[in-house]
Amino acid sequence: MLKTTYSVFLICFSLLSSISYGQVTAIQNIQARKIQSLNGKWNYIIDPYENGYYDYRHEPFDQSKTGTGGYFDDKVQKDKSELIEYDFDHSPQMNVPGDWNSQSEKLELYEGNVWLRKKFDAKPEKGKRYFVYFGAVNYEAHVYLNGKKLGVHKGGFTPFQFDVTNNLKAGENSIVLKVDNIRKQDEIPTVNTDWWNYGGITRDVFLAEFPEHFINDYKLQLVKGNKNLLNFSVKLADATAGQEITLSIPELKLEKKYKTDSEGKIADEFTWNNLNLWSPESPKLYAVNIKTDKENINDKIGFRTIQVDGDSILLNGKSVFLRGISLHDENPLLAGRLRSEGDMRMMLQWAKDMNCNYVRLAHYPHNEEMIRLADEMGLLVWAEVPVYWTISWTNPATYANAKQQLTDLIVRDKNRASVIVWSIGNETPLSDARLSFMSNLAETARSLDDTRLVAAALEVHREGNNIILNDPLGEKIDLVSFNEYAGWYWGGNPSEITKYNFDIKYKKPVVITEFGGDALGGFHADENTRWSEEYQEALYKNQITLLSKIGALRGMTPWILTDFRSPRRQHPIYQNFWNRKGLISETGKKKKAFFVLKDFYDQIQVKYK
Ligand code: GCB
Repeated sequence: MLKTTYSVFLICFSLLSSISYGQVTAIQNIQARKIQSLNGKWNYIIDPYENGYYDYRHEPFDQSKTGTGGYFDDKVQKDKSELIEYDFDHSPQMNVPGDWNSQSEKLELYEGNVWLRKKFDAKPEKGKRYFVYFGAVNYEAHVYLNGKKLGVHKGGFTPFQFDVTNNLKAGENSIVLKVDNIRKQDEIPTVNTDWWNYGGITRDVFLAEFPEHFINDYKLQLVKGNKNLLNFSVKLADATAGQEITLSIPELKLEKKYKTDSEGKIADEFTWNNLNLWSPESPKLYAVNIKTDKENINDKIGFRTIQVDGDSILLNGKSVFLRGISLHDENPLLAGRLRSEGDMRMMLQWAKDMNCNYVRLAHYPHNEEMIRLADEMGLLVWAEVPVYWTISWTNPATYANAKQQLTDLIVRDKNRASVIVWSIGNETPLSDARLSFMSNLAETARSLDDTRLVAAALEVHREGNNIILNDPLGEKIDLVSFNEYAGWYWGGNPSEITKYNFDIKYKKPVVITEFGGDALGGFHADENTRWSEEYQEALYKNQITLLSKIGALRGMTPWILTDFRSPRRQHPIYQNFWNRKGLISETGKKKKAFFVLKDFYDQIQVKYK
């Protein structure tokens, strides 16, 4: 039985990957490749009935041929009698990257299908390979180039690409996407979440040119628990043997030459003694160069170790306390997904203003640029996949999708020193099916990367004044991490929070993933008045007292850095579609609780010096 389920998983998994991934796996470090940006203005057509995809009998237009009626043909009227019921050229435009909800009032609450089209010029050269690369499209993208379908990708937060070597034309090209952000039970995430379902092409789009036998992926990191043993591997896009590859780190005067094996790969471990290790206090990154006779890839990579030892988390062998905060990929000031490096810097700088050394990038993979900024600014990162709440635990295709998203996240960010935790999900309700789904994800994370911690944000339950954590998934992961909402969803007023005690089954470092409460910025009252800054302030003070009872407490990421938009939050005075648990309001103003947390972190920093 187990075997059959597993092979169904495997079949679905390989089907999914072949739909989404053409011949290569996710391309490492796209920014360092020869790229042409396809960002900018794209024309769009809102298509709630999928009129551009199905005919009037609801049969899909023939995707393999052009000229059959689908909007992917991007037709223009040739003579005055010709009937064409769409026209990209005269349709409105939106910015890409950019979610559609924040770009048109009509689309603010829209969940459905939108067609997007961009025309661009190309000069393809013989002997080169070309890919279109998307940083992220939420949620399901059907991609067409010059009328020909390239494929489908599902998952709103991870990158994907299609090989267009045979479809790219010299001169003008038309790329068309049908993007569908309808929430569905069997998807990842599922129908119910507490964030805005921003649709569209939300991250960069590139046309990338590669030589033959190009470097598809590489990894350079310290071996687990070892401060001077480096692991270096490279995978070409095809199985070319004998390709010479040079790794160099000029600052270390390190240069090594390799030849690929018959699978087009190299793998090596070697000792290097004078490494200056990366840490939040000293976020040292080395300029790294990986090249072949035809390619030259530059990266910036930091080296550090992360381990758990009993109750402690060891960063470069030294016990650390994770002074963190959770955040969404959303700009509160100009609601919408983070649009630029400036937006991302603003968010991470706010975390630093609070004296954080750690951020939880909830609840899905954030932009690759965000992780690179965390590397540069010295912030440790908890990275997560949107396995959130009530997933379809028994559906093999749902599992395959979750596994693919986790894989793509790990493949993308495995060279970033800042990332110390892969989180496989948030607040997933206990059941046997869920336990096996989540345990398999934990194994996947470990098999792809044994150098980082694997965790999940778990739930607790209460008996009297005891807060109990005994989720069996706790056995399989490295941290005890849970969300608890004493003083907000349960447990009375802020002053009552401290009556609780914890009963935690596992002897592992405890890193609280969430606590918090809503406050409308600028609303002042006494500390028992809901929605006031004083209530939130008292809640934080008492939560800190409560959590300090946990001897193994090694970190926390309260919920959350800034107010964020959520369709679930409907109180007309205090919420108005905003979750107000931010420590910074939607106008960028720091609420009183911000300073409570900062004070606590200042003290903790001294303790862990
Ligand atoms: C949670 C969820 C988070 C919500 C938060 C809340 O437990 O993990 O996504 O936004 O609670 O505000 O209720």
